[in-house]
Amino acid sequence: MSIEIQRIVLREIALPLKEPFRISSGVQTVRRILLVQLFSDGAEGWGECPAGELPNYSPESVDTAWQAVRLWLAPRLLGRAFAAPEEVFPVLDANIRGHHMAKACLEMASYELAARQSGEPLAALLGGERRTIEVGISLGIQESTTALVERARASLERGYRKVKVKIMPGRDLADLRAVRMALGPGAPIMADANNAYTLKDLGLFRRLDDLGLMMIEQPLAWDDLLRHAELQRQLRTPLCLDESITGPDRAEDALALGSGRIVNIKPGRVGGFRQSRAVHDICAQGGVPVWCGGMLESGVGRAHNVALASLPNFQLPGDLSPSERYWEQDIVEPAWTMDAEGRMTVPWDRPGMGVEVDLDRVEALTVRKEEITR
Ligand code: OSB
Ligand code: MG
Repeated sequence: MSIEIQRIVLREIALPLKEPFRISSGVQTVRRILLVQLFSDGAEGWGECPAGELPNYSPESVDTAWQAVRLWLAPRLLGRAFAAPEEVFPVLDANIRGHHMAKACLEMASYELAARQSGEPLAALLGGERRTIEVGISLGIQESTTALVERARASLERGYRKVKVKIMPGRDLADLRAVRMALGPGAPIMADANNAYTLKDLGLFRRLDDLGLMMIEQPLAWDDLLRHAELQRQLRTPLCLDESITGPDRAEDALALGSGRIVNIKPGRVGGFRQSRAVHDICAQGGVPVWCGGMLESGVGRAHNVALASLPNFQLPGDLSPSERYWEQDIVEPAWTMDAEGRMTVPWDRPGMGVEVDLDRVEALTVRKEEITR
């Protein structure tokens, strides 16, 4: 069955977070989210662009993605037939450098559309296997060390399988030591620095190395591999790469250089499902476990992440918290939930992404909307 994309609608919604999310590179309070809808023969597919308001995670932002989608990317898909959604990324990628999140929202929507048309779950179309996904929580930088310890403790009690603590200079060693002391030596805790350090901070990393963290995520520059390899050689704690892995070639380079021992895959960062699958396979081949990262997605992006995380080499808990952790009300039904053992169910019993978008709610949250034409 081929997919022919007849209409594309692009929207921006403003979805207030329950609480501000602070990381070393900035803070978000209201999530500005781009959503795309692809239409083909009565079926539709939804996609979400995970870019943030500012280009402080990657070079993309909500506004660059909006322009990339409407000016260059969506017009390439309109009126075109694809034998399979795997064919979409090469079309979007030809002679357009970067803009991975903009490409990803269209590409992932095409997988959703294909899965709905064939009546199969998105996880099946992707080659997934897992029935449930293990869930971790990513805690933004808190008001105080005490507040952090309480949040971390409550998270483990709620069932989360991994607690990720955001760190930045001045909020690192003391915070992590306090969490380790309070939760005990076996507690599954890790740190994410979002590029806040350099090799000059080796002394700090040696002290963090004694805390038995599951991993330290992206301590050095957003596009660095060489220095991460240098740092990894000096530490027992595995480094996990996030920002630096922008596609399959970077994953190969990282493995060859020894830049880390774990990879966080965010489909938006690498350009969608096809690229995620390629990174997943390279890591599996190299004996490097992966886990699914998050970018404070709404229920649409979360659905895509859950389907992806059902692939076999997603061996560690993902940043895939349930809807209630982020929003008073999600934009999908049913909302994403987590059981008391920190597991989320992959919707194998439903076609496509397995949740329905609440269109009335989306319309109410929409701040701009455009039907793309060629
Ligand atoms: O580095 O993983 C990150 C959110 C925005 C930008 C970068 C990151 C994050 C998170 C959020 O950690 C994880 C989640 O969606 O729960
Ligand atoms: Mg990260």
